Amino acid sequence: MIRRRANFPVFAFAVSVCLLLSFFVIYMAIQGQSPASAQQNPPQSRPSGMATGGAHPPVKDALSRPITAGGFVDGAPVVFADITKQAGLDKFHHRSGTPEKTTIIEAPGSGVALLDYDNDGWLDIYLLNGSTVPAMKGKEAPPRAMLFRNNHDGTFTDVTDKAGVANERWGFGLAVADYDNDGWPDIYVANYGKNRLYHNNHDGTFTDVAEKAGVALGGWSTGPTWGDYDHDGLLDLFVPGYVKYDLDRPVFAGKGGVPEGACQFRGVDIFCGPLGLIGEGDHLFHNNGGGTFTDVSIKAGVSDPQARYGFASVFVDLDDDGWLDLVVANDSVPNYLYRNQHDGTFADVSYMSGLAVNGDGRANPRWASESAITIATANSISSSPPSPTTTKRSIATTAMPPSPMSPSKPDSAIPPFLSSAGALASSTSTTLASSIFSSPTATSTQLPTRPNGAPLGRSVLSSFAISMVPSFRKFRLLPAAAWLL
Ligand SMILES: [Ca+2]
Ligand SMILES: [Ca+2]
Ligand SMILES: [Ca+2]
Ligand SMILES: [Ca+2]
Repeated sequence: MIRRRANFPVFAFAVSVCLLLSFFVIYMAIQGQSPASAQQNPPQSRPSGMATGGAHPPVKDALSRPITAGGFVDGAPVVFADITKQAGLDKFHHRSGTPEKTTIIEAPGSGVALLDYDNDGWLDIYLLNGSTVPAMKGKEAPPRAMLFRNNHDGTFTDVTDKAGVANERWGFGLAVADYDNDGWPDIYVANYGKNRLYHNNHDGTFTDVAEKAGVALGGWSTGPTWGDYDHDGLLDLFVPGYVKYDLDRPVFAGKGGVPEGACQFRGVDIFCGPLGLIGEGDHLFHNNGGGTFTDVSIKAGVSDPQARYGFASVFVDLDDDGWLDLVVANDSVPNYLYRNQHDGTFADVSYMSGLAVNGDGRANPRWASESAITIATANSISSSPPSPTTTKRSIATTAMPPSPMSPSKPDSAIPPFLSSAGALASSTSTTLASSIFSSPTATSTQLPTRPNGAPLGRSVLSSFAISMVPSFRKFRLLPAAAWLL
């Protein structure tokens, strides 16, 4: 007992010394590393307001200029030449509210389709337009969509008036398909307000049959998609809804009960929404044949009862079972992935698939929208000219890679979007035309060409997705997909 008591202080002292030494070594190590660490990873400001992503330091070029300012690459070769004016396309100017973008309706939009509307074998261009609040109230002439006919010599002619497709509503998305299997591509236009279904009359003109067909809706529609989800040989239509919005009652921070500073992005005041606004439901229209559709959204399980902010949609067979599944990219909130159950209904597999949110479990505004694009382009990577036996199958089954999430083609090093465009171009003589118009928010989608007069069958489907760039007041549109049967 005496010996143990005598040894205890010595033992405690030894332990204390060891601990102190350990702390000292760790402290010195931290001190030694901290200056370098501080240089490599400067403190980042925390996001505030509605931001869901972190702040990142600017990427700079060799002269310390931030490349996000538009890029500075002195002496670089010109890869793309702007031929908008020579082509006769500078007549189109996209408008969407005011440059200040004080309300959310002014921010996104609108879209473009490349389609051979006159079946002459040359792609024509249909550019959708936005609108303004005064135009919507009849106080000024509304901006017009424009259809440009391909003159086969690098130039285009505005044929909007003859074709009757000016829309003159606030356009937010479109999708082209031959929904009535008459061999001529038709155009569905998603608007704020009533939508359009422009039926191709085979003579260079279109007739809006949306009301008669039962697909006009109302409210605020966004990026639609066509696909034969039930294998009856008729293309069906899905139309996402964005938010319920009243032009006469715009929401502003500090007014109407909305707190001051309630609408910010990373501490900067911006327009209010979509978070905080009431979402619009989604709609699936079953093609009945005979020119009419039936809204089967609730029965099919894709009506969006949670009223998320639908932004873009794509029919795509993700599990390669031969039945089209459905992806809906929602803005700022989790996405939807619906799996086709082969009986006219879909199962919501959004979360278990990993598509609902990003790797951090967040619904990121940017990736939420672009996820639909990635899947759609992956779908077309291995596309090949359709065989007669496959033309009877659903759209996505003719153009599926082994796995859309992990394309195994040799060109996998190329970004999916570029791979997709190349594959489509080589397999369907399709060209991808982007940046051919003046609008900073415009986009392109592509459609396959075909010989003059050749029947389409139920051949052409295109769709595009709109994507919100995670910087305030900036939106852009990106192409999603096009398929050929
Ligand atoms: Ca043409
Ligand atoms: Ca048609
Ligand atoms: Ca169908
Ligand atoms: Ca499927």
